[in-house]
Amino acid sequence: PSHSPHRADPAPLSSSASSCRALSTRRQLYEKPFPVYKQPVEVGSFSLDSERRFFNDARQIRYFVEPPSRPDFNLRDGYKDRFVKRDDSIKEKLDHILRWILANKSKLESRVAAASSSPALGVDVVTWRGHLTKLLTTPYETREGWLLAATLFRGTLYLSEVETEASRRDTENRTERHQEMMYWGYKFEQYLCAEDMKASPDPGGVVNTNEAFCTVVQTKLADHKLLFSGEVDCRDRGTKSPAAPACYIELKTSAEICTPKQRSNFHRFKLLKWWAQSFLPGVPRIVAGFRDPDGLVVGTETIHISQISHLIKNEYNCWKPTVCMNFCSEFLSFVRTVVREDSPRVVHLFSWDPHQDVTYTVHRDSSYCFLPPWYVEGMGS
Ligand code: 0WD
Ligand code: CA
Repeated sequence: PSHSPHRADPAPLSSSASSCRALSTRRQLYEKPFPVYKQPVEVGSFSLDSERRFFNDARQIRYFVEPPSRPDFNLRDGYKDRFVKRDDSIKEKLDHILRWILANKSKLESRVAAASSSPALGVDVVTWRGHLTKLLTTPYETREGWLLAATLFRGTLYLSEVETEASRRDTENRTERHQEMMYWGYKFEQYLCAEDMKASPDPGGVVNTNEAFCTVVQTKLADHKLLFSGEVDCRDRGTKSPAAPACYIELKTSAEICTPKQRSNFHRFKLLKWWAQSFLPGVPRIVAGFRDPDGLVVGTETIHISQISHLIKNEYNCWKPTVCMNFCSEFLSFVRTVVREDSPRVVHLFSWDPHQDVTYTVHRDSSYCFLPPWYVEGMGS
């Protein structure tokens, strides 16, 4: 690209050591008391239809249907002939969330206390849940780095992921087997989800990954007010089911566990990602489908997010929720000290690779800019 990154000036030095050009990801630094994390509150939701069109409503929500104790689910079924795959070469960045914010601007602004000055939206950070999941797991990640673009606009920090060179290569070099296995998770959803309260799942239908139902939640991590959105698989359809997000259920598939070593790896690596993703929006449970190498589901299990820390306690050298949350909080503080200029034309690109510190570069009027004109103008009025 023509915009060559140049090193940023150090953030203006305040009184403390918090002004620096790099942030360590060493686990030991974050073994501190669990930070404040307020119960996430759903402030809205939106839907993306089969053609990826945005709707400011819950039309795409699906209802969880309890699987039989001996399920007969073949996750390979329909891959060749009943699968419409989203075009992931289209980079949507934060666009859907921004659309939701504009559509709900007055509702959001009315939540801001009359006395408070900035930020205009009443939140410090706007991002996807998936980006926060990556931050939470960073102190334990040894394989994949990340790039996060940050822009301060009207006192709110917007964080949007940028694809890394390595991730682009991995996507390009996916094997046919790997591509098929990515379908298995969506097929599992189809076996367990019904379109409305009284219907049954339709395993004969088409799997279309353009369709999505996303919750928008507000919460607070330490002193950061967060607004983020995450895709939700389905909700409990019981008459006494709690209000969102407590009624939501995350669906997952994983390889069948046959040995103690496999169980240990499941606890140490997979449960970290599953915990981080669902803990953030306050989704209380996961229904996991365990499948054999041929894509046949051999059993399902409900995992309560609140029980995960107990499940992993006996693992040697295991991950700790407090390290994840403290790292995320301190990363957001770091970004705050670095990003001072309030402008949609400025992007600070935060970059991290395993075994390295988080560093950043500054880019003005570059192709990294991600707040679209329609949003900047829409927020102006
Ligand atoms: O960089 C990203 N991850 C972006 C995601 C950039 C811009 C948009 N999105 C969209 C996704 O397409 C999706 O609609 O955001 C939505 C999901 O956001 P999220 O909830 O913050 O993402 P995450 O927690 O990583 O994923 C949740 C689910 C996944 O479920 P599993 O059980 O596999 O974790 O969203 C789906 C997937 O079902 N999902 C995607 N679907 C299609 N294409 C993608 C993707 N790239 N990423 C996640
Ligand atoms: Ca899922």
